[in-house]
Amino acid sequence: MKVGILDSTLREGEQTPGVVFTIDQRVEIAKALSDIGVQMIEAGHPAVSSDIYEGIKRIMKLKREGIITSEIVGHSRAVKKDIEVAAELEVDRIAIFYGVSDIHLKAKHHVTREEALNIIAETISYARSHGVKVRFTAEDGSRTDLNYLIQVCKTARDSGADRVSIADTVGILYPTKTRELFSTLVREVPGLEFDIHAHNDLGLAVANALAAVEGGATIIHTTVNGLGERVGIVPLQVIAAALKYHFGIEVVKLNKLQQLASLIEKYSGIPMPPNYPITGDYAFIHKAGIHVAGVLNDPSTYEFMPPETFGRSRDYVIDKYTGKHALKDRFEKLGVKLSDIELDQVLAKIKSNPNVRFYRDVDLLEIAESVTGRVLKPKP
Ligand code: HCA
Ligand code: CU
Repeated sequence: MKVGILDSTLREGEQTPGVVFTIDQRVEIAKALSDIGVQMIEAGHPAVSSDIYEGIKRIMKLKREGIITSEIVGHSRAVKKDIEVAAELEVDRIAIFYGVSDIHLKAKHHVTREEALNIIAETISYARSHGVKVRFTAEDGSRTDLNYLIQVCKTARDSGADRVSIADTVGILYPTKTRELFSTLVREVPGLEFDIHAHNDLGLAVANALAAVEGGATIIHTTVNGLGERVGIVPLQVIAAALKYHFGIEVVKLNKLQQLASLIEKYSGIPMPPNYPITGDYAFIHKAGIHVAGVLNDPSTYEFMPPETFGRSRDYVIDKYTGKHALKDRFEKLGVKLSDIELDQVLAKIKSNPNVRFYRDVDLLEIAESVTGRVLKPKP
């Protein structure tokens, strides 16, 4: 199975409401994405604004110097002006997008299916005449009539595109459908490679990306922390972990995901929920007594993979759900020795205050002192 990542934090990610990256941040993000090992970076749509243009210019300079090694992709509408702007920057690849569902053809482009094929062919050939690789994006591809979608892909291929992105623009795909769609396209349109661009409107983006890979897609579009229009697309950290777990494929350096997620959290201003998979604060924190006892014995009882894989560590919280194993372990870590009976007494105190959300170490010491009548000194 062959699969790589195109990260679009700098393009799709900046389409999150309220998110703006400065030029310096764009360059730093591109470097971090290259360092972690993404195959392609969608660095922006340069015709949108001068800062995006300038960002890509600086990223291309680092590419030429060998500091950035990922393939750099510039987004473009299917209009010559946009293509010229991207070609001027000498990006490695131009990604031309065009809405191909009947809804988009009618309500947005006001063209017939036939006219759309001509526009697609013309603009791809125009980009190719600048000597640049081209990906075509079938925007709203998932809501496009299958026979017409096949025609679109053939037109793209015959005009010189070597890749087509099938965009689930409004996030309505379902994994079994997705797998079937991609295996049909791979079979019907030889000579092309396919990207999956999955939006997360129904929470299925990661599942659809995995299904697309099973169907034969070779590039998955991601953003760090799942940023993007509305509720975003496939989060890099989650798909990277899923590909490792299910297929044994390490698409990026997993132990650097946390750092990257924090960088994007800072620059985007969009906080990561604590219960976010892989990089959220609680991703490897356990709570119920049964869970903590299990994990203290053998972490794999309640962890799908060790947190160290992702550069993280495990922990547990103490509250009314806590059991004796956890409590004993916590006091041992604090360097405080309590008898069995004393531990039971501390636990009884904790359970008699069911509304306390978290017991900090100082709170636990205070309870233990009141139970034992001794002055307890924790390890420094
Ligand atoms: C957009 C459309 C797009 C394109 C995806 C792609 C989509 O916001 O401009 O180029 O693969 O979701 O259809 O993001
Ligand atoms: Cu999108």
